[in-house]
Amino acid sequence: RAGASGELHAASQAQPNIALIKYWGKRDAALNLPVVGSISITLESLWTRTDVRFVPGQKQDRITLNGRGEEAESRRITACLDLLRQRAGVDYGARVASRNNFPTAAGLASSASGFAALVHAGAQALGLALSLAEQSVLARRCSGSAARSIFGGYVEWAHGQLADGTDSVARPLLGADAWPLRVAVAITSTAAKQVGSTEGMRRTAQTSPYQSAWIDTQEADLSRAREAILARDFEALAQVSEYSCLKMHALALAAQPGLLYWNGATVECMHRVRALRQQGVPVFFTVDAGPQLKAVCLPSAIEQVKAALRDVPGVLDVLDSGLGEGARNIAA
Ligand code: 2P0
Repeated sequence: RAGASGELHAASQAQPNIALIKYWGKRDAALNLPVVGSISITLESLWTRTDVRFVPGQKQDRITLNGRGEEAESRRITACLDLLRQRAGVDYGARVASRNNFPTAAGLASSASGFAALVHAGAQALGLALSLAEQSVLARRCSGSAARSIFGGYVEWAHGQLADGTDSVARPLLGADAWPLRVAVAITSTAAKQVGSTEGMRRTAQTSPYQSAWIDTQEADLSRAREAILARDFEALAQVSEYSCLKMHALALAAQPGLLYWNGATVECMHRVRALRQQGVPVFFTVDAGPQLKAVCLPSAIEQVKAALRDVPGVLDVLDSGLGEGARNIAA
């Protein structure tokens, strides 16, 4: 939308997604093409809200995150804005103000929601009539997992076959309301992680002896998860999701130097979740490239799961979310 001074402005919200069948590894680092497909759930109550304003005559991008000048991610954000500017034939800078209502860069998928919201708002501001699939492709180029946060509910990001990556795109498998699982997130540290995902994936591909086994076994996991989701088979989804999570960490642990994203509380939470499931509570865990544990459960179990995680020494806080929608406009 153009303002009086020719400024182009829009604002969007997107939520993090949690991979149940994990993405780890790139076959093309420039285009961010993955070595494996992945399946995720998009959360509801954790969000990124991003306001983008392209300002004629402004040379550089000006970026704030939670009200403070953003430096760590500024090059990636400018590279992402460049993709949008190229499409629109615009060459001036943007003011980007982004807020998260959850800890940034600690394995809570802030890059997924952040880049999905940035692409969605930026495309709208520039008047680009992009389909959600086209937005997913652009979001993927900014951060792989952001491709999935364009959509809500249960989402699959395809490996794709084309060299230009236009078919490595996310698509919805099932709506959030069709199977409303809940997610409890045990926060065990709010420190930024030491090795980011991009570097972690690069090191893994170069040094882990399990890389080829990881790639070879992914297709079977994707099929099992897809079938479990479409059949709303919680136990089947629990088994394949914990398997994919632990297999991804085994792969990364075997890199040199090994990537150890867990702390003691993360491991203790895994034991608690498994003990609950053995007692018949419908819950499973997953862990990403950071020390937080995500427990996914049926709605009836959420209070019991939260209480059990709060009880684990070293757990600082437990967040709670349902499944939510994809990226969308908000009042600018
Ligand atoms: C995932 N993770 O599927 C996996 C599981 C972390 C563990 O996607 O380099 O921030 O921007 O493509 O998407 C985190 O990696 O990495 C991630 P880039 P991204 O959710």
